Amino acid sequence: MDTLIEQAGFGDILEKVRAEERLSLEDGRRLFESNNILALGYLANIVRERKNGNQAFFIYNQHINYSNVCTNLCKFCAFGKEKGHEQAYEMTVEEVKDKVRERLDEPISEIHMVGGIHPDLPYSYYLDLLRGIKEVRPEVHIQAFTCVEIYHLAELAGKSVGETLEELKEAGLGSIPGGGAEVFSPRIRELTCERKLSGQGWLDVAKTAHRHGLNTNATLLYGHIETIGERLEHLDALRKTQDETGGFLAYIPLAFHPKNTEMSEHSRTTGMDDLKNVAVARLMLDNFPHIKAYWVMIGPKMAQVALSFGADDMDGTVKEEVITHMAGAETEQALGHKTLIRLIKEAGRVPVQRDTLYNVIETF
Ligand code: V47
Repeated sequence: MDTLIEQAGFGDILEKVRAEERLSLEDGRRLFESNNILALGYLANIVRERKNGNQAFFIYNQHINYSNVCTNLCKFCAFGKEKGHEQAYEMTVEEVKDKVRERLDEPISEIHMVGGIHPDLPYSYYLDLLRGIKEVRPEVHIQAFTCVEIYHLAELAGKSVGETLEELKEAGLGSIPGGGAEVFSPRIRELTCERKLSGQGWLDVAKTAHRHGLNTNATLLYGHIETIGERLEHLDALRKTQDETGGFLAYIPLAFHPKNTEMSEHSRTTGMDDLKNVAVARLMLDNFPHIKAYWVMIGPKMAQVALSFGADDMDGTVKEEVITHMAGAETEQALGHKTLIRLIKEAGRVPVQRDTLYNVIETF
């Protein structure tokens, strides 16, 4: 196997990986620029198996998008709509509770709930959403509101982010998903999402959440106009934040889907780039416990292969994915847990159903 690494010119990186030494941004650049995908996979798999052995995690979860009304209207997003748009919607608290009720017969352990930055829903609505879900399904873990939404809620409440998080926790919030990070680079934000909370703002909310005992995830939206340097700066910012707080659970590279967006001139990401984003993340984010291959965005087949290229988690059953499907995703809107188990087993890994905080529910 070392011949493979020698051919790729990664002997020095292999030594660092074996010695658990941190990779530099220059190492990351060389990895992204290489097309020797087997060498990348070999290196990433060392870290993957050191951290997670042969386990591959999945969760029984349900996605709910309470509203697509959004004042940010990011160019890469097909989900957000201006208030008054014919496709704009907002659910009442009762409608969200109905969504939860519809699936009470399924062993769902997590509700993943995000929405747009709504111009006039009151702060009390968000607290009522959390309380309402807990009324219907008291034991469920609610992973809700991206750091961008949390910042907006704090502004609505007229309180600090820390105080707001305490109130959300009290109402039922369990952890925070990784969306809204996009690419932290101010250049990318100016060109694609100028109204959105800045990259630094996103990181500050994540840090505050960690200090208040809430775990969060992190994402990168790749495959549009970002450079390799910008991807690596993004990973570096996450790695530094994790050094400070240790509060991130998983990193999820999100493959850009261009359809129905203002950036529809771009092509979909390729298999090589999807695998590279998983592998390089696994190698650079040495302090992140988990890397997710999100099957909704890269497809179940690529997610399965990604389990040998650094990923240890396939996300979950999802149920009714909307954000990626509005942008042209051709994957299913849900996967049965039996399908997830089969995909994982055929990848030579041990399927482990987990809860949100990676406690084992069942090993198959
Ligand atoms: O915040 C928006 C991104 C995110 C597009 O934390 C797009 O475990 C691709 O964050 N093409 C929502 N991506 C999804 C998300 C997520 C999903 C699964 C698990 C977790 C987790 C987080 O999707 C948005 C935005 O960054 N997005 N538009 C698009 N056209």
